[in-house]
Amino acid sequence: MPGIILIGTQWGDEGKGKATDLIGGSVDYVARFNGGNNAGHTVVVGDESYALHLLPSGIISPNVIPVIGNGVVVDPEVLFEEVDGLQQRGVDCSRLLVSDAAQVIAPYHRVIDKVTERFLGKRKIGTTGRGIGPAYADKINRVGIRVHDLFNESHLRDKVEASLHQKNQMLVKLYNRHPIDIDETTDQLLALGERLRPYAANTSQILNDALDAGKTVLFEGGQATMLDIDHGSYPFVTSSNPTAGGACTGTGVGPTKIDRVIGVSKAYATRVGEGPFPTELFDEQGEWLRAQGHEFGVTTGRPRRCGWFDAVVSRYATEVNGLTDIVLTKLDVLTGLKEIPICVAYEVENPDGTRSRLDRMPIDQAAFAAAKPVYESMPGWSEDISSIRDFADLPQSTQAYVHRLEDLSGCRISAIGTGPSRDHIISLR
Ligand code: 2SA
Ligand code: GDP
Ligand code: MG
Repeated sequence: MPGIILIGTQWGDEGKGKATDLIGGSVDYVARFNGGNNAGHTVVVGDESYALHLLPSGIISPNVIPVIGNGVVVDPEVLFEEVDGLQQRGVDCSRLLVSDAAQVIAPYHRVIDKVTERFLGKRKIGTTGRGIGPAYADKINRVGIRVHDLFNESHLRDKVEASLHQKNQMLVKLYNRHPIDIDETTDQLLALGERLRPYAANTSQILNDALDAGKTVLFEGGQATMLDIDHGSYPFVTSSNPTAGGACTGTGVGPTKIDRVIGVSKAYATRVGEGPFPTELFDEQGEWLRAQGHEFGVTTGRPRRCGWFDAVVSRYATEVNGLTDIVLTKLDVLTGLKEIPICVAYEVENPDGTRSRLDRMPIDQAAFAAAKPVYESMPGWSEDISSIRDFADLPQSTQAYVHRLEDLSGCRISAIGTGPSRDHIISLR
């Protein structure tokens, strides 16, 4: 099973870090393909908990080669903070490979991210403020700086100048701020480049050679389907492609080399940042889910918005990612509920005032924002399920809930998370 993609099916924080770590023991490479240090992936090993942002979750497994692919935006300062932090805790990061072609997040991208959000006011996206959007904007505008540019001083100075030309005019004229100094920025990036150089590599070539030699590569997505720049709830999305297709463009590996696409789904739903969220709970039920599930951003600490499982989102994720399996996480969090609502469809108002039922995701974002969830309810359970390792030992109502999610999602559930640690898992089939 050489090429495996692992992505989030909802709005992120489904437990991709844990799922990657679980599979990581049996793979040779774990490659990030999108996003940057906006991601927050938690891996719990014994008593140790690791919060990873830019590094692939495979970094924790000693036999895995962690790869940062060309589709990632790399903030070198953050990369070294993360590497230093892990090395201090005894995690060897020397195997890390960073694509020569990955885009660099420069200090000015962070400034612009924050200034833009402030300027947008009530229309803000609720970004993580890590400079992700502005770095991808430069990539698309063809004024981005790639990792290999950091190794050539005159080249880099030209690139920084090109990148800052318009931004400085905007900062001064529109936002009434000081312009960013080109020489200072270039020197800063050159110093970071020196340290980055030993990790830089042609990762597309390395991954293709590895797959051709029968090695296994796990492609680890950051963020999730509903945050995808093309397929998510635009404009309340991140600026990359966290869906399965992004794994190919974001690493330079062709789709014919992919064998499995695993979607990670939480047994309920959360979202952090702004934007529509049809099943969001605004009452004590939502507070309860947040407290039970410890739903706070791993990168920013922001409280996550919580709601019930949305099967319209799940079916959509099965479709746009071509899922072969779902890993269902955080089922344990629902323990103690008498009834568990599942959103099976949306109700939308038509222009003539009539209402209709939608079983599939509307692309019109005004319709999505106004969609009302149609719920069906399943009986809950009160037994502690965290130590259960066999599906058959789960309470009947828990099994029925899982089967219903499987039917509604149109994809088999092949593993279930019953707690944060590596061993809190039930494997099926
Ligand atoms: P950005 O910073 O430009 O990518 O923000 C755009 C939107 O994408 C959302 N986003 C995320 N949503 C969930 N989890 C993410 N990672 C962190 C975590 C988030 C945190 O694991 O908890 O700590 O706040 C993540 N990264 C980006 C973001 O909220 C915007 O809606
Ligand atoms: P990611 O961004 O998808 O990697 O997810 P995060 O790490 O941001 O958030 C998932 C949180 O849920 C982390 O704190 C994990 O340790 C935790 N987690 C993962 N799987 C499970 C599970 O099955 N049960 C419980 N209770 N927690 C889990
Ligand atoms: Mg996360």
